[in-house]
Amino acid sequence: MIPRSIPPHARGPLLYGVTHSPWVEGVRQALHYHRVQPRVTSYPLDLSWAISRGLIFPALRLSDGQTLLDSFTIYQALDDAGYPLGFAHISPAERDEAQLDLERLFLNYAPGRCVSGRRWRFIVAWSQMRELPFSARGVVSRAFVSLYFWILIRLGIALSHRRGRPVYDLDTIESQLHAWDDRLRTARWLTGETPGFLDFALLGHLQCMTSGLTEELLPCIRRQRHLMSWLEQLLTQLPADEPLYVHRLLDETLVSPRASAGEQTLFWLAWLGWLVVWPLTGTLVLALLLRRPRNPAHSGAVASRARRRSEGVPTGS
Ligand SMILES: N[C@@H](CCC(=O)N[C@@H](CS)C(=O)NCC(=O)O)C(=O)O
Repeated sequence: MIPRSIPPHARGPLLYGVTHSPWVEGVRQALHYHRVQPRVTSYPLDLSWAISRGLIFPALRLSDGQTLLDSFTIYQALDDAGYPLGFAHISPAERDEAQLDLERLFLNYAPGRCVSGRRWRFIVAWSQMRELPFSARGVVSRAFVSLYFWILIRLGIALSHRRGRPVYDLDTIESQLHAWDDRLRTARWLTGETPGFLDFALLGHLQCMTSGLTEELLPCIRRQRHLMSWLEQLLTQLPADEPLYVHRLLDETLVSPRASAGEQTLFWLAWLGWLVVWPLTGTLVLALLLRRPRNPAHSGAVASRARRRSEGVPTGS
């Protein structure tokens, strides 16, 4: 596991993912809370796993070489390893229900990142993400992953249109946020007496919503009074060395941290490179999309499992 003795800013565990991902950010901030500084990379931790199960993040590589998938599995492992995250205060059924609620929220707001009029801006946002610390291999991989996610989200949007479902409905998102606000009306933290995994999981989603592609969500969040004071409290518990996207909810003048000009240039060179070899890139993206259902942590997997459970079909988990 992660040794309890990892000091702040030591060469921390390796976290696969990007800082716009809510699930990655939740884990990253939970680690920060426990003064563990993970390295964040867009390069898959295990290429053969990625090829057989898709490009899904987060994944956390532990000091013993073991790789954990799915943010909630990672939180549980951290809690087991002596980094308390409130698992003693919540039943497995409540935990699953909370992850389902967060996934529903995610599936409602994530398409907003790449709706018509924002399709190009989506890739620009990926060019501005950062590897922490810088890694050329991570940037080249991120250029490819941006195409994978662009296609995944556009396919999701097309499917919603076909089924006559709203793609990005602010009222629905606000009512889901309001449900979280309601939970915080009487509780200081979502899981126990101190910030726990649900607090960090929710923080991760706020991070994604405020990362620059869905600015119209900022007023929806600001209207949630209890959620906003919870956020202010939570931020005081985290090391103050890095501005987070959510700080923009509290101070509109703040600018989000972005990759350096050099890192952005490398991204665009790699991105053009992936386009030049498009037959290869397209085939790879397609193959990875076809494999993602094999990964128990893919987007929408929690809802699929809940649906199968309610229909009495074995889920294998
Ligand atoms: N249940 C997972 C959800 C992870 C998730 O949805 N990750 C997104 C990135 S934000 C992903 O990799 N999606 C790619 C896919 O589903 O193919 C968790 O809690 O970690």
